[in-house]
Amino acid sequence: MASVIRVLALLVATMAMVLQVSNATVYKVGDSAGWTTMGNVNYKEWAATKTFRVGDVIKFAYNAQFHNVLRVTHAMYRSCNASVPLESFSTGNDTITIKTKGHHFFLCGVPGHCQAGQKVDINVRNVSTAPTPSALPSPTAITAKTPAPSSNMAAPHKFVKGQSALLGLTIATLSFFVSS
Ligand SMILES: [Cu+2]
Repeated sequence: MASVIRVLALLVATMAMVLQVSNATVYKVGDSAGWTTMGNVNYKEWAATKTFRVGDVIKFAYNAQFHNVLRVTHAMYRSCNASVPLESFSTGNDTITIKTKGHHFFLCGVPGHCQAGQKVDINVRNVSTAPTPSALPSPTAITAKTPAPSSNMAAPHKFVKGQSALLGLTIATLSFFVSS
């Protein structure tokens, strides 16, 4: 049972590490549905489940014959005013890197689409930490990393036998937090 808890703790620690390390997440607006008026995609709900950070990429995937992407002000977003967009995109596969925190408002400029709900508010609450080149661990890296902390944690136990238990415990605690 204790080993199960330890494995679970290691999994949580590994996941926390992965989440901390990974930056520049690519968010596809609407997920599999994409950027559309079909199927009543709730983009407000979609955005609410995400934690956007500076450096993340917002991807709009859509049929360029029927839609576009306009970055607009808050007032234009609210009133579905597409007359003077701040930026416009129309390739059908637009990727926009979020460079500042705060709200980033987007809507489809095709008449009636914004009114039908094709609008999204990307709210970046926190500025991310400086990106590291070694980011974006692959799933294989995650699997490979999982057994490593257990050997790290086993080492201090041997140490405890001969040396101060407190020191051993400190090292065990530190190695746990370092690995997380
Ligand atoms: Cu549209």
